[in-house]
Amino acid sequence: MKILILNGPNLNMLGAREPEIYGDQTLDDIKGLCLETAEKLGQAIDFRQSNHEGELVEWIQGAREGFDGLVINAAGYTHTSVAIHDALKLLDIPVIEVHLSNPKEREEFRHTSYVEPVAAEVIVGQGAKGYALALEKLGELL
Ligand code: DHK
Repeated sequence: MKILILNGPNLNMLGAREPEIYGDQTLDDIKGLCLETAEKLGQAIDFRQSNHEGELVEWIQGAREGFDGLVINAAGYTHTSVAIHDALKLLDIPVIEVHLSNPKEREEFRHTSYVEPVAAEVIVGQGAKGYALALEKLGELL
């Protein structure tokens, strides 16, 4: 089972970025947690981050081949990107939306998600653990 894990803009700054909201774990720590969880579940993961919307769109398009599931924290693009929404609609593999914080409990501009309508499951407010829960959910679905 091969899972693509995508991270959007500013998530490369985790650890330094508003730790009271996002926690003090770095993206590398989260990658480590994902690798550990995936190994237990017998999954192979490909963990990526980009600050560029077009690169994320291309990676989503590429997931049509060779991947069985997708975990995505589109970060700020969650609330703005019709392009990411459209790319996700191309997929016939399950998509799990993850956020470290709970955007719906934050500023109003974070209340809309363009990922949610195409997600099989949405996991929010669980910090880094949300990524492990997303892999477990994919394990159940697949
Ligand atoms: C991460 C971001 O960068 C924000 O733009 C989102 C999300 C929330 C998170 O909680 O992981 O609004």
